[in-house]
Amino acid sequence: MAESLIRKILKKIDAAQRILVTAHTSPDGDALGSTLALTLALREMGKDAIAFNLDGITSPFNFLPGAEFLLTSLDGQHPFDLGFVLDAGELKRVGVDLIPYCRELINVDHHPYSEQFGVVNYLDETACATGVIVRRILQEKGHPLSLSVATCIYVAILSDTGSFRYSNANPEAFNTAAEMIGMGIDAWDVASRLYETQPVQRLQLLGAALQTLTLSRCGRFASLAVTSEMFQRFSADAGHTDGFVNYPRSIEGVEVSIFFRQTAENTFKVGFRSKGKIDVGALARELGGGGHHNASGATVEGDLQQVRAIVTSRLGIA
Ligand SMILES: [Mn+2]
Repeated sequence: MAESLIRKILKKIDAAQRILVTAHTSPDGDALGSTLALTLALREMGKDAIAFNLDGITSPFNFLPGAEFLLTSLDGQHPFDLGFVLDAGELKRVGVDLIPYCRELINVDHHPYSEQFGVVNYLDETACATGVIVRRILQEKGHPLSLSVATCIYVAILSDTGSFRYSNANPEAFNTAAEMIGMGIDAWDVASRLYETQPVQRLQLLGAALQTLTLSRCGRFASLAVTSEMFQRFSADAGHTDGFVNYPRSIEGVEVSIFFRQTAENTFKVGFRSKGKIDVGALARELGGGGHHNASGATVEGDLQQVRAIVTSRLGIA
């Protein structure tokens, strides 16, 4: 099945010259890695390929090959023959209406519940990252991997598997990464750029956030919060809170970690991480958000106390 989907995608690529490649906003390493990998490979094939992400590329991902030409606006762009939407789940997560810009869309994703908005929808929940699906497409095309493309795919895998810690770290994840290390990618160089280059504000913000740590009486739920006041105190922004949600989860006995991040006077983004038993994707959807079984999020209105109350009652926390 996947084979013929790839064939369909390759036919679309062959027939197109001007190709847009994009992914979801607030991009993670997979969104950016798969976007840049596919864009670079299409350029190597002689295509006029443009990488786009409304939120652009921020630290620590700006070392990725191709980062310098990623566009953050489509204003003034002529229509594209083809648009790839990667890792998005829903078309609206791209943040811009692509319909006026692209004659046809191809949806490549590994999220469960991904919408079927493309002329081809290559959706594979078993893929550890969208980056490995891009790898499969290039392999079927017989396009040899350049070091630049391989670096982007390697980062996509590392990012979505939590450096091979999550249950999606399957043989394809390890095999693809092994191939890339074999090509000359330096594991420590990439890891140090991703994980050991944090700005000092992030650690200052984490210090303040850890002061808000709560643990439910049953010991299965823990949370952290970051408020607008904290952002101001350390001249920090939302980008500095990446990974905060993982700290409460690391507590022994905790099954679900909750991270509250204030985005406006009376609005919080709530991120959920589950160790597996509890489906936080379903929980987030009840709150109007979305995500996976193990990782999800929603936006909830209210002050911190109200938002906490809404979330804890949904979770049935005593
Ligand atoms: Mn992904």
